[in-house]
Amino acid sequence: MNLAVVVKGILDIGLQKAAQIVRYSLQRDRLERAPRRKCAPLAPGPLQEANPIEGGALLRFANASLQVLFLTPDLVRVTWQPGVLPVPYALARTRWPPVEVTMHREGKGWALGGSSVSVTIRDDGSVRFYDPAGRTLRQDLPPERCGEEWHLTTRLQNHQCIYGFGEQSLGLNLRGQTVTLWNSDPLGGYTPGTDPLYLGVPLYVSLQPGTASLAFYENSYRATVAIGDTIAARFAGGALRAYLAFGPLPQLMERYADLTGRPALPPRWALGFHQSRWGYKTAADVREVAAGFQAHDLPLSAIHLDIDHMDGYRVFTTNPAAFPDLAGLAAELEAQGVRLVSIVDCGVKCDPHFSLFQEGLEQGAFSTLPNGRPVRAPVWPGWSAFPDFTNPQVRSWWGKQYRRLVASGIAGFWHDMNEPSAFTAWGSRTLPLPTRHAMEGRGGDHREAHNLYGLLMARAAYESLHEMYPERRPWIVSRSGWAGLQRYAWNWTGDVASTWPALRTTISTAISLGLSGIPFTGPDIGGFSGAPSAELFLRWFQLAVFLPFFRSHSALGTPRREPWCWGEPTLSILRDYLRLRCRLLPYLYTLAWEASRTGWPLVRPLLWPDADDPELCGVQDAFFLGAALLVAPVVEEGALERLVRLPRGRWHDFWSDAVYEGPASVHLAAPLERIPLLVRAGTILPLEEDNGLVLHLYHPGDGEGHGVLYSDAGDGDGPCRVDRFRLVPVEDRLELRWTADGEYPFPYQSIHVQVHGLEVDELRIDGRPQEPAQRFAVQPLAQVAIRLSHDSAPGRGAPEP
Ligand code: MIG
Repeated sequence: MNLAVVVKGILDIGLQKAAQIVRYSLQRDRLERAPRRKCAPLAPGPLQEANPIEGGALLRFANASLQVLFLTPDLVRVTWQPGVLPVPYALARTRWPPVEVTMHREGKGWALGGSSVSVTIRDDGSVRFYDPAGRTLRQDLPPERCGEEWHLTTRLQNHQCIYGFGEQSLGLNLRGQTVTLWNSDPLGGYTPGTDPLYLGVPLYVSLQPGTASLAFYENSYRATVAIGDTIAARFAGGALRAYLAFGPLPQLMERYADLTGRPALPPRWALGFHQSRWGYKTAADVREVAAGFQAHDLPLSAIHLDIDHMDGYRVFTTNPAAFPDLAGLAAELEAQGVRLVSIVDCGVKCDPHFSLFQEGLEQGAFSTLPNGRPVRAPVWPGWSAFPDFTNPQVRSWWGKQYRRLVASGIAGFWHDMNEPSAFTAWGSRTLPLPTRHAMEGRGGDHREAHNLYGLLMARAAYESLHEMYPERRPWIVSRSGWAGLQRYAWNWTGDVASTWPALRTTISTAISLGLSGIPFTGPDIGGFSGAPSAELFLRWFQLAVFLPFFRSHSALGTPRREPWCWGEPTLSILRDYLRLRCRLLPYLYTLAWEASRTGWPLVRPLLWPDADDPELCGVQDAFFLGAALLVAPVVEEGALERLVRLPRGRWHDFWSDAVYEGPASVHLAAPLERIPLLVRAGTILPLEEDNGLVLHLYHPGDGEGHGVLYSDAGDGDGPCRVDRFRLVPVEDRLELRWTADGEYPFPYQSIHVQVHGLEVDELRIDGRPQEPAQRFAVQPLAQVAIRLSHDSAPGRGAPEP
């Protein structure tokens, strides 16, 4: 027991709640008390029978059964039983057209042949995957059953790089780490190495030159995964079911999105800046913040209302004294382009006068103890009951509660404490493990439902909001979740410490989440719990400009950190970065759309396009934002420059237009007002500038250049439009070819092209010669031809005679 945490908790919470916390902790211990039996690991035992089934095979061993099923030629599902099969909450798709698979006896086992992957199952239960050239893709030892547990060990090769497992702070490449999958509130400001965090996903990608694979374990029980010379995964219960995909990393992410769903396209405003703070207590506080942004000429998209705004922490209520006219406030802010986002905690105050609690009791909406009584645990409101989101009726009941907030002008929802978290004096900080859950009617306990809780709360909100307001895209940001959360919600990375190491960790946490299918995430800028220096806040802010969720948030009682609190020069630099975010919106929105179609994360590891450079495996202080931008944030106190490891190819400095050739390591200047930022050669980067669109063309060298721009009304599912740009070298010219699809009219009146990396010698627009210029105006769908001056192409060697 951590005494400091308990004492701080008592001070924060008051004596009455402290007594509840102690009582609950004792009760939980009583409920969880069970004789600890030592289990003896049991191998599958000898193979007794093997039969083909459509798309795979069913094998019976003495102590276990194994089903191998090809869902596509490059996606294979493996299921070991005994153990209860998962309710497919993670999955967006459960039906797959049959895949042709051959089966024959081979040596001491069976071989299943598909067109791009084949599988052999040995008589001892070991399983191997091969590519068509016969190279091993994956090698599983015979799994072991130990009581209710399943243990599975997979061999790794030396150069294999392992990323994933959802939200974690153990670093990007997880070799040498042990990950716990049990969604938990780590309390206080967490620091790198804290495990587990709020949102685990039992998934990893494995990368090495030549091959890449993805493994998703569809098992929601508590698990530990030790990643050393092998990956040793231990699940506390359930059947052992894994989905294994093989192919290049972008294809793996598409396959995983086929399986668990693509991220919902967010409303465009959600990509703007969000200002939050635990401690905006009244409408006047909120007005003052909005006015501050206006007065200092700072663009703002949303303000978040934390638990302070509720009536005694009763979920879905508003303190009437502090917010006498929430709808009026929301309308006033909306006129300034600012939305209100409201926190929603899952615990419902056990208060006989609280209608939601009464209703929940009457409908049997709360998770129960084995004796049938609703489980209660202390959270912010004191004793609280916990909706059982594994029950579809409860999801729809809960989902309807958002209506009142939407009617009051709330535009988005912030799900907190949904691991679910309970306040405890010691031991586990969640519901007792024997707590009962409906699991869609088949029944189950908290061991199985725990990790699903945040996912299903998000599903409840998303599905109801979508049904009640079909003309709007639901926007939810959730602290907890599981595989598939991307279909319903964004994430933020919780109560991270206000330290430099925590800033550094933000990068690998965001990459890991993205590779786990959850692309929309971001940290509390400056860290949640403490008092960042101006420098730390600024560097964190500069990083967050390039992350999907761009929000400043901080704990109750921390020093204020709205942009103007810092004085100059910080305020001016923050303003420039807020504006840079606005400039980037067309690019970010296009990436969000791309993610909603492909499942590709916006934030990508440097290995994303090219897993063949082993040096990039461990790079966790830089990332790609989409295909075009390489972001290298400053993560060291006092640093005014940094070393950047460039992948293969040519890179243009965003700020200076200097050109670098990779692979290489280069020192880039990083004075306080600058975050090192590189643009891939051949990029056509759409930026919103001067109330119009500017297409920034970066010389493609000898290859082709590309760009895409997605546009729509910013919300709803009305018409959209996709503009595609190609930059094609033709003889001594570069031609910009612009095509478009879709019904939505082109949204910009003013359009300019800005050329980087080459001198424009001659210029033709739609066939007509123009005065050559580096920046020039065009009309939609313009076809532009630029003649290169001979010495303008960087790195092309000597000018031709
Ligand atoms: O027990 O609502 O992570 O963002 O400000 C703390 C108060 C509860 C935790 C969230 C944080 C939020 C805070 N919440």
